[in-house]
Amino acid sequence: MRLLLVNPWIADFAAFNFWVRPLGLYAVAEWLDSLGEQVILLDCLSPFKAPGRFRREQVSLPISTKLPIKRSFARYGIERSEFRRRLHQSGRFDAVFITSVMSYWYPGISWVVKEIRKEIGNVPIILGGIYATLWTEHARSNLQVDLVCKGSLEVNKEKICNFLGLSGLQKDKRAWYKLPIWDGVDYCAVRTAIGCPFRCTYCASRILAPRFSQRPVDEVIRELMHLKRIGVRQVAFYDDALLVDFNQRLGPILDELERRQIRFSFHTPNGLHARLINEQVAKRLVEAGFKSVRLSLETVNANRQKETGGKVSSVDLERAISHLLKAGMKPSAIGVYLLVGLPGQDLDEVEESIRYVKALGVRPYLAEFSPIPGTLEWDRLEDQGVVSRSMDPLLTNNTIFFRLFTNYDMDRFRALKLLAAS
Ligand code: B12
Ligand code: SF4
Repeated sequence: MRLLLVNPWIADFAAFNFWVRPLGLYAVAEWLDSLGEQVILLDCLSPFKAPGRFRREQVSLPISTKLPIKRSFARYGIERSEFRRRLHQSGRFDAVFITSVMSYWYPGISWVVKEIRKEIGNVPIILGGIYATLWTEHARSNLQVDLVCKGSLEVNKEKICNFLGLSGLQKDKRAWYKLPIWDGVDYCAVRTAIGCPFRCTYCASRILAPRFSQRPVDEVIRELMHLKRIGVRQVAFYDDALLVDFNQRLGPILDELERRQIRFSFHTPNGLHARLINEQVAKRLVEAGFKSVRLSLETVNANRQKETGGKVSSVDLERAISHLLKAGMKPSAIGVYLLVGLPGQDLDEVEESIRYVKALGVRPYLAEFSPIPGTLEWDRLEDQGVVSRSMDPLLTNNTIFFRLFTNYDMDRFRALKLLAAS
């Protein structure tokens, strides 16, 4: 079979290319190739420079809200005409596989499905990924797709084979980067493990990957070596828990790269666990070429730190920053994530958190809270009647949820954003 794999457009108020790569589709491509099928990739988010901006096309917000949202909504990625051109250039294909990331980006999938139905007609469409896992019923009822896969690829293989009439017998296994789906950009995202051993009350990690499983170190090294050979210079780690078991995983990977004199600029756009950055880890990160790191603090409020999962304390953060600076990392390379709009959190707490992080000499980055079904925070909000499974996932978009469901003074919030960025 010839199978088309699509990474859809992003539908949001803001989106940046923080080394975005369709890792879910790479896994799907690797499996389908091992079955002897031919894969073609259509990536709506490629090629764009990273770090950088995607092409932005303003579109109207697909739902009406009780409060006017002043910010404009957009489709991010390639032009529609370019999508059609690539679709037709792909030739004949027997089925389409679409991935999904943020659940509230589902309009991006809807646009892709509409284009395919209009241009190609009745081809089988299979959807998987994060939105498909977190909002399975919504996807089944609202998108014109034929099969919605909840959970990892592994648990869906049999269902997909039955649906498409594939034997499921694996032949030779080639890594995704050996398939003709690479687009020649100079960056990539890599994961060394899937899942996270922690359990924070606002996070979907456990739902997406119930077990924390580490990739074999050799496999990650081979991937990085190949990426180097094809011109990749910047690597972003997309792990949820990159520093967990440092001496068994990331440490040996960095050692081997050093031994082979292979260098990258590394980035961690997803926050690191500050508690795990000791003097030795900080030194290794700086020596290995980590050019930008984000640390997750979320709040300076000690009670809330404990109540939401206890992954970090302010003392952990202070130590981590001090080790990184001592190891030679520039203060401008370190950013600290702070959550805004957590249930029960007021703007005084946010301001205190911003001032605290700034006093440590690094920049705070505000992330507006977005509730995720299946998490403890979701259950609490559901009990209060704030969210429900029947609501439109678009309302959980961080920009919308925050404006509709907190009673924050928006002028003060804007002032705090400026304070964080100053
Ligand atoms: C990297 C990352 C980021 C990066 C880049 C995001 C991007 N633009 O792509 C950064 C740091 C910028 C980021 C930001 C945010 N993020 Co983020 N991020 C992630 C992270 C760590 C990885 C996402 C990823 O690319 N995964 C690869 C996915 C697509 O593949 P996969 O799931 O492993 O694929 C497997 C299966 O899903 C399946 N599969 C996948 N596709 C397909 C397709 C088919 C057909 C089939 C059959 C199977 C299949 O097979 C694969 C192998 O088993 C996830 C956490 C996580 N554990 O995934 C959070 C996550 C996606 N982020 C999340 C959130 C909330 C955010 C923020 C809103 C935080 C904030 N409040 O600011 C912002 C949003 C900003 C924005 N507008 O982009 C939530 C999303 C929740 C939701 N409602 O959907 C997650 C899940 C975090 C969490 N643990 O709760 N994020
Ligand atoms: S430590 Fe991070 S990835 Fe792990 S459960 Fe908490 S928020 Fe999620």
